[in-house]
Amino acid sequence: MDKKIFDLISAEEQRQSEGLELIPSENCVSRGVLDAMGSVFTNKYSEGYPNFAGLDKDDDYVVVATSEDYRYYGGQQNTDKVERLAIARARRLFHADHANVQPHSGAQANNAVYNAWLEPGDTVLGMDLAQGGHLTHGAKVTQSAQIYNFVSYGTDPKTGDLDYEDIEAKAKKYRPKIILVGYSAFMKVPDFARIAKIAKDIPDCLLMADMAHVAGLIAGGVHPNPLDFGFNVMTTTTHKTLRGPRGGLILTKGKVSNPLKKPEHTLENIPTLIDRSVFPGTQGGPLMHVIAAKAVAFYEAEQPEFKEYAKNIVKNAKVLADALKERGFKLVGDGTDNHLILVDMMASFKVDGKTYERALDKIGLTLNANAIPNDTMPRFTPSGVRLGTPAITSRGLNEKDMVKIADWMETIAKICAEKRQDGVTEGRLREEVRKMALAHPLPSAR
Ligand code: DSN
Repeated sequence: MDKKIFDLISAEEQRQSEGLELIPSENCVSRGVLDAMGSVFTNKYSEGYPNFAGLDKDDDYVVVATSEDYRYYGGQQNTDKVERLAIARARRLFHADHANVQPHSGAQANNAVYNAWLEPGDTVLGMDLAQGGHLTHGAKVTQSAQIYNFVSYGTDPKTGDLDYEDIEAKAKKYRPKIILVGYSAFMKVPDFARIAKIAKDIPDCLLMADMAHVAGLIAGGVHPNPLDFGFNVMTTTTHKTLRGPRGGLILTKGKVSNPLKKPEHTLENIPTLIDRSVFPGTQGGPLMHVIAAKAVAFYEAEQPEFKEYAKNIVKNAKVLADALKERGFKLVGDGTDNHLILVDMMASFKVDGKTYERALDKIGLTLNANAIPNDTMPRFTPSGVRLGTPAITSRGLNEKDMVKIADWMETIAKICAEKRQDGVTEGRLREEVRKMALAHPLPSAR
């Protein structure tokens, strides 16, 4: 009926099929996830929550009738089961006592945690956006930064790793109500045990991990899980390495109780404080079609193939990082321990990240310009680019393909450095990228 949008969807499908997605926060989902998102659950309002009884066992409990639910509308026979399934699967995947599957996004998830635990003016210790943190971790332009007092830590410029001494010193000085770990442009593995130790001496300090980038690696068993190290809360998006629909998720440790009754403000009660903060605190009706798609993604992440997938993401990232280094690219942190690579393009080829991002776009390789720690370049034309392997690994690319991608990236970097774009080499590379991409269809098209 709407030809314009239909044509744009077709064009986007073609763009994705014929190109290679290197943005580390993107992925390509299965047909099952897409179908659930496009289902009639989009028609349903389900404000409130299902009953949580029985969720500590297994999926079979979703068919058990419960004596009460916490919904504000009728007709929840199927939505309750969908949400209970999603919660049960998320809990198992991430070793959590409870899961809230309703946040519409990662930003909503983070804001709901702040709102659950903090009073206006309370202090949060998190990583600076300019060092690789996230907007919602206290960037001045955000609403939460106007409500709460964010204090930032950074990375050690020599190693690219977290500056743990800085974290410890600031935790002692500011006695934050939340210590927040989790990043958007970080290629090391945080030492969760060390940070949990730092928080131990601070009364009522909530340990929060925003694992949006690495949730799929955690689910696949190739990255430590902060909830195994004494963290109280883990937030994540569901669409990055976890390969689900766009959306948010909050996993908690503690006691689960009736969300209609306000519990005491204790760390133990954080699951229910957060449920109440998501709805009605910061959101209205949940997106049940998206929750159904989250449940499908969690099911997929529980399968043995997902462990293999997570392993291959990291393996491909290491091979790509090494191949780039051999070709003169200077990497922040000198490599990667996860799915993500941050390249200092100015130090490597005297080319800014935006120029390089646009040049690669023309040959069908998509990544994003990104600031490097302590960047002196303007925000929109930063020194670096950020790339990663979750999406290309979903399409089945292997180590040999990573070396080929590094070759293409080197050729384009040199063309940019010498300012000699004439379109001829680019045209040839565009065809080579297209050929590799079409040989590895999107999972939803298989
Ligand atoms: N926008 C996401 C990313 O690209 O890392 C973070 O939310």
